[in-house]
Amino acid sequence: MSIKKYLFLDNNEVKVYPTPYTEDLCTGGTPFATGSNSGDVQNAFDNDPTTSWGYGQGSNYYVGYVNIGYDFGDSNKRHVRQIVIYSAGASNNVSSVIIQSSDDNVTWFSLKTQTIIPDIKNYIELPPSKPQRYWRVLCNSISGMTWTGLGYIWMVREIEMMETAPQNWMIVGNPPVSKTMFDTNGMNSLSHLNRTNSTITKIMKDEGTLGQGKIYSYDLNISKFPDIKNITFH
Ligand SMILES: [Ca+2]
Ligand SMILES: [Ca+2]
Repeated sequence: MSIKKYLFLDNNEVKVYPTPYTEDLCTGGTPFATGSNSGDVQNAFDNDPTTSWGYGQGSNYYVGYVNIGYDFGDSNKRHVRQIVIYSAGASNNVSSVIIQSSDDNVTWFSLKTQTIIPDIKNYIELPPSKPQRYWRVLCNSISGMTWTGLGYIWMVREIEMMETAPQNWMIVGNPPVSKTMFDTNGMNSLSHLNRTNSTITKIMKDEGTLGQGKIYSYDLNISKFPDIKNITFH
């Protein structure tokens, strides 16, 4: 497997343009959940998709009750703008969730309601709100199979929470460019750069007097544009 990483050289500065969201912020804080009777809540924050948190409950108490979230700590409030939920498949009966935040673990603000699908990563974009200590995913509706003997069960493999990242070029160092620079700061993707409407104007080479069958030529080194999908000539 090859991993592409990109850095940009701008005169004597090595630069990157961050993706719109930060890395997962759920480290150093405290995961919490309604309860657990099929895997500890830590399992939803251990970066391992094979481990999960699960909680079963009678259906009457499930909607608006069962939740899982993260306490970032009083001195580390976060303004979360994207949450990724990766639920387990067969036993997952939660079909939509409400994302909420709180500063006191008592009064909760609802920020977004969204349908979720099991066994894939669900990306939930959140509107601007404010830094808060507690962020949680609350069950909003259930569907499908029941868990025999108890009611419903929701199993979550992983939850990630992100803030937005500053959207401008950032200097990460100076030449010479090292492997460490690529490993630490290299961009995994260029897809968030707005390059879709770029126009490159080049003067064609003049090869003499205009006439029938005249050919103008220009050499384009495509290796310098790794993400080019197509080229249009006018
Ligand atoms: Ca994580
Ligand atoms: Ca896990």
